[in-house]
Amino acid sequence: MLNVKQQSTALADVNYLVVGLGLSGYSVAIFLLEHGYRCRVQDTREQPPCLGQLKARFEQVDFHCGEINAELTGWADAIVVSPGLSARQPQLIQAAEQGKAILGDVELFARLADAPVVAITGSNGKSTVTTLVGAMIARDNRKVAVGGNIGTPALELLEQKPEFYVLELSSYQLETTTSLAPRVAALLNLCEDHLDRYDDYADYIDAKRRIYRNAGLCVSNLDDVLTHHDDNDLRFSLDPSSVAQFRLLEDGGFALGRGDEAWISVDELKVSGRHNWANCLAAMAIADGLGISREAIVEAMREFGGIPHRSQWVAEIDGVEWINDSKATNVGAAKASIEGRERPVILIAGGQSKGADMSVMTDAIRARVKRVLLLGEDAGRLQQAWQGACEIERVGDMAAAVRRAREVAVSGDCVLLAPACASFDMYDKFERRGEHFMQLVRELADD
Ligand code: UMA
Ligand code: ADP
Repeated sequence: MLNVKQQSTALADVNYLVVGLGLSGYSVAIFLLEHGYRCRVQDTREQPPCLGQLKARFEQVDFHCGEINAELTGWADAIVVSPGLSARQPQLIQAAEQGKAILGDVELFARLADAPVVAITGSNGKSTVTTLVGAMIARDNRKVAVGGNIGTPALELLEQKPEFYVLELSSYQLETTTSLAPRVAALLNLCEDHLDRYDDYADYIDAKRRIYRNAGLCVSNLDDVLTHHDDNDLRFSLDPSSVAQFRLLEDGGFALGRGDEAWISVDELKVSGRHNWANCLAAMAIADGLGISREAIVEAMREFGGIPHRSQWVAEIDGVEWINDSKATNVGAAKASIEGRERPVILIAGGQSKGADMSVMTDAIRARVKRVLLLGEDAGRLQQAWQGACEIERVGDMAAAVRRAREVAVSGDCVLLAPACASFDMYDKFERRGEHFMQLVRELADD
């Protein structure tokens, strides 16, 4: 096997402009500089998150603060754009027209990866399925590296030299990736999201469907026609009467299985909600498609306790259950989150709605939610969409939401933070929002 240094010859020896210095830009800059490529770095922010780290490693790094300009794009042959920035900015469109290569960090990874790649996307459930597939592979005693949108930039995985890479990929990352040829590619589900960045829903779907390009095996969701690739797909479904290879089975209770063969009862899972059954079925299909043993697949599902900020149990106070689903950042996730609860719900929601049609959630709110407490930038939009479905109140911030939820919830209820929105109007990331909520709830418990 080639080492990373040798592999880097797979990259052209040209001038690289790294656009954006967050986690991805940092991983790209470090990779290029360590391997001796010419590289300049640009970010609109004076103090981008990774500048200190980069300067500590490469004191002389050529960093430009400010907008992308003609001098920088003129110098560059290849422009590596961070996922948080649109490659459709006028300066980048112009650079592409001048023949410059526009690519992302995952494209560089794809050119260098020397082991099979599993690529997972979808509007929701990506991190859960990615983590679970990683656990299944590890349970089979195979070395696996897990990263991408879930947190560790893809390029940083190369040095682990695994037998398999498992990558969570966002639509943003897929937009700037052309060379990836995944051994298995999965598109889990689709709902409106990120419409502040795409022309329309169809444009977002197109970006997501790029995951299937050059894939050895496509895993799709039989229950979501927009995810289908072709008749050769390996499919999963929550419909027991469906023809999907991996599906929910009903025989008194529910089980997850292949064909008519039950592999695991849902009662044995630590994660809850039908959406998590779908996530398990997707992971089963992906891991089976890779050749992972059934024993390892089942054992990993038995052990999997979920990941923080996804339907995370926080406390039970005076008979009221408090759940943190801060990662429910779009309508599909928040809807699944509400439907996954067994108790009547007091819902805390709001933030940045990213242009999505919030009325998709109205029926679920009418059926399961007693009261909505709304906060954040788009509270008015949400209130308008859900008017009449249940009691709706506006609150000033998270502390006020938690206080008010405490007042109105009665024993047997569940207070659920499932915002259906991004957090960036109030927090720097969804984790911070979830941590703040949990801290406020724990303070209640200590009172
Ligand atoms: N930014 C500027 N000016 C710049 C460059 C960036 O203002 O010059 C802003 C962007 O607009 C964005 C923020 O900085 O708001 C971060 O952008 P980035 O591209 O630098 O982000 P990274 O730190 O590289 O993190 C990215 C993913 N972030 C995004 O796609 C926004 C991370 O996913 C991912 O974990 C990481 O790469 C490693 O692969 C986060 C995310 O929110 C979790 N993803 C979106 C989602 O899941 O909905 C797609
Ligand atoms: P992603 O990485 O795609 O954001 P996560 O696995 O982190 O997905 O889950 C985020 C949230 O999405 C969860 O907290 C839950 O509210 C919701 N969710 C998870 N899986 C599904 C699914 N299969 N369908 C719909 N919503 C889901």
